[in-house]
Amino acid sequence: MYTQSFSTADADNKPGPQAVVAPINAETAALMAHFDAVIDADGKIEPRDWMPEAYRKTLVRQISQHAHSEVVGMLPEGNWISRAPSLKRKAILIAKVQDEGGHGLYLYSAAETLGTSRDQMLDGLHTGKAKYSSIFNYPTLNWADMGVIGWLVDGAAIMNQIPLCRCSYGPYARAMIRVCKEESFHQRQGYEALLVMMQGTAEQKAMVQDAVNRYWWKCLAMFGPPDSDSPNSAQGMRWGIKRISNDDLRQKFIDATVPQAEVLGVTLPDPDLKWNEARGHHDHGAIDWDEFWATVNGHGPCNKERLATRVKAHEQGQWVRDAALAHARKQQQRQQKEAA
Ligand code: BYC
Repeated sequence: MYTQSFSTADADNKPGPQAVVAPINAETAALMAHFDAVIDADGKIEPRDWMPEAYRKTLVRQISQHAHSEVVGMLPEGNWISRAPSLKRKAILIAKVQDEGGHGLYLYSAAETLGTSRDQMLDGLHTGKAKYSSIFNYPTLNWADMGVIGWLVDGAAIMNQIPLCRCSYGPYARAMIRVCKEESFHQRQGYEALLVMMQGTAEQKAMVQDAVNRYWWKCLAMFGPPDSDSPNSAQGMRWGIKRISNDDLRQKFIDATVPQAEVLGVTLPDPDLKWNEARGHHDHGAIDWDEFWATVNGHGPCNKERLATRVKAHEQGQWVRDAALAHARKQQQRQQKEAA
């Protein structure tokens, strides 16, 4: 059993330790080759499969950021539940916010399969170390913001998330299938709410236009920095985590949204937005990336408020977690007693 590790230099003058290291390297190389073959064949990597540490780390980063975005995303909309203009709109908004909480739960569970605990992830969020989508650091100032979040924010999210249903990591891809179905309802309810407002008074129409003006550029930034400034893209694409680049998704979103804005009767606040026949796409104006990075790095208009609200909700929910654990312990004791 220990012969290899005790081996000494052989007749070929190879030093002893190589005999120990070589089989390990060969084993790792074989595992790596198998992993690469699965990725190249567009297969799925599952939690118990071997994977390079960097792949694991990248997934934990992206999935936990995604989960944090879902739960922080509940806050700007949650602010409007008590002020919804009708019982119907209130019921829809409550259901939507609840869905976002559910998405956070599927995603935290998917990330946990990679060996990082939920407590570790939440600690990263609550101490301000972890990122979440920049879009939720802007205020929701009027009721039309609820419609615009559904139409544009969920619309951008779906554009980004449909390709994630084909992500190489099985649990993430499967979670995304359900998330996308629900997001698609969210997008349509937002658009429908805006269509109704656009048939209303001049004041209601102005509210919709104002919300579009404030959210349009922030939604374009949701897709992440330009491909030339995206440090994680090349490796993410190689591993089949990302399927379409940040800039290509942004372009797809713009091309899909322009005709929707026309039907709605709103103007998108970009004088440079126009169809380019030669490219077969819309050209658009410059995105303010300095503002984006300032927001991502904690200096947006609502970063402090969002984090403080999230931490407070977590602390005030401690008794619920304690009660659930106590209940689970009691059930386990009862089962053990019955089995004895
Ligand atoms: N905001 O190299 P890059 C929703 C960071 S929630 C903040 O391109 P990557 C909803 C990025 O993390 C939708 N940070 O990175 C919920 C990276 O930083 P680190 C949330 C951003 O990962 C409630 C750095 O910039 N969706 O739908 O290749 C109500 C460089 O970027 C952002 C997801 O999370 C941003 N917008 O690509 C309504 C989707 N963009 O980690 C709706 C899953 C970039 O190196 N995530 N950064 O320090 C992804 O698809 C990718 O992670 C991204 C970025 C496209 C976002």
